[in-house]
Amino acid sequence: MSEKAYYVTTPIYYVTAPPHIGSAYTTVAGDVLTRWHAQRGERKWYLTGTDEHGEKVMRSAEAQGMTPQAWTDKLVEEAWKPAWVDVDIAYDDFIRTTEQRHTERVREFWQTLYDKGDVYKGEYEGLYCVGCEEFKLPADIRTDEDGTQRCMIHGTELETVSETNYFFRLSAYADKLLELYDEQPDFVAPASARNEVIAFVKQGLQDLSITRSTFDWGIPVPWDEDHVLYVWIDALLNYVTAAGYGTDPKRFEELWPVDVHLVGKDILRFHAVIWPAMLMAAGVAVPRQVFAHGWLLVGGEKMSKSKLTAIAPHEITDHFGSDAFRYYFLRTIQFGSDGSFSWEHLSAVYTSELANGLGNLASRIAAMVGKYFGGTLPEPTDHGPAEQALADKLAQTVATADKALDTLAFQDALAAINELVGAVNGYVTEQEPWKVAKDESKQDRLATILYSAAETLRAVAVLHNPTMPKSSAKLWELLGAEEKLGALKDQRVQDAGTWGQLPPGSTLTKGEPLFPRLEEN
Ligand code: ME8
Repeated sequence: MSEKAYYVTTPIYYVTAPPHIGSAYTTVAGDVLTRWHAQRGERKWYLTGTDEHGEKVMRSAEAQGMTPQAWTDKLVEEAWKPAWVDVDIAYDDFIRTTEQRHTERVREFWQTLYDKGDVYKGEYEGLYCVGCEEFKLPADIRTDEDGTQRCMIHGTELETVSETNYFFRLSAYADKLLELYDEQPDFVAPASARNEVIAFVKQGLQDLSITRSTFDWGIPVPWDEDHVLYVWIDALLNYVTAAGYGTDPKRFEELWPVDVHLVGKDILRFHAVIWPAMLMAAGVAVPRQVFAHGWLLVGGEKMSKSKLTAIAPHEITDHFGSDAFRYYFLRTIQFGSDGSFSWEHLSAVYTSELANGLGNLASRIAAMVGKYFGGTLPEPTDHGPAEQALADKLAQTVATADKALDTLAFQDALAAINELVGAVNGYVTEQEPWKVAKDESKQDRLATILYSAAETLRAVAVLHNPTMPKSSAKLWELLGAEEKLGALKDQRVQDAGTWGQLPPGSTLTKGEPLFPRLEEN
């Protein structure tokens, strides 16, 4: 058996419109996380995809005068997959819930639960939000002065749905779920999300309506084809159907249980309550973790496809590049909390930390090695306290960043790396190599200063590679590191903190700027 891969998923997104930066936020986070594990030398598996059934997608297709299948085919190929190229996502699999590999397994899964007696037929009347694709509980409803009942997330008026449905005995799993949260304390993260889920389950759970019969855009219920399966209980199964559940036991063993399901906090309950209960009912291992991140807000409101607040990822990447996009959101918003987006803030961070920070530092070092040593990295023969402080800082940064990634604290990792860049900048400013260069007797000192700065940048390239693969590749090239150290992807995070790896004699070339100044764009 081969080693278990580090398996990460994003939610599968509704294809009602092209993606906006909210969907890209989750997808980038997962990409950085999985690339980080690859940089550690682990096998990784990254799954994303699209949720294509249900009323919401059906209505958006109708509004276009298209069939849901034609509409989703078009959006997936023309908008979703290209957007993931725009933000440089290296997914290993992209699942669409309309694919046969999914629909067949979903039918088998629910047939098994039906045969076991976990599903029964009953009447249901409730208030439904098509935006959430969810029957709303009283605590999730906002009532206007005139009595109109609205969804707290979308603000839209709820629809009364009255149907004969099939139900899953979710209520029977409340105690088992509470045991799970107890035995596997990291199952829901961060702590605020865990507390919310526990409080919710402690109130007791209602059985879940799992079929719909007033429209037909869904997977037909295998034992009663007048019904289609409720979109959520079809969609959640993508995480196992894509992993070989029911078809490829070897592959399934290599991937399952999933290491982290990344989700926005809006869909936490589905992942932390309903999904593990479904798996328990089927006798399948539960996920290792569900991590709920916060919302991107624009003008104080959750950015959404249905509102005019949606910003397409390419609107940002066209100007700033994909690396800056990836860096900015993970650097400025604590993963798990909400964060506001503004163009001004993005420009400010780009300019100070990337263009004037890392980018300028790398160019200056390469330029000085060019000017004083003809582009050949000199030998550091005068390693003193200032250099040792830098070497210590480097080792400490690698450890901090690696540990931060264990808890998905992207912001802490990037802050530490940014601080290291600041420390090199400070070191160069203090050491004043341009002055030292004027003194013939201090050539050893000059060589040591430039070597030490370049050596720190070597580690920065490794640490930033998961977040900013394009600029890190440029930095690796600028340092001339490939020839003696090999490919950047083969450098291990665990080894990155060891001082003195960049061999003297490497050829440094200034090349094009890592992060062009905005006015030059
Ligand atoms: O919920 N800020 O799909 P969806 C941060 N199909 N993240 C955001 C965001 C924002 N403003 N807006 C969206 C669904 N997201 C279901 C999922 S999974 C089995 C089925 C991200 O298209 C965030 O990850 O509405 C959120 O959970 C997801 O997109 C919702 O995407």
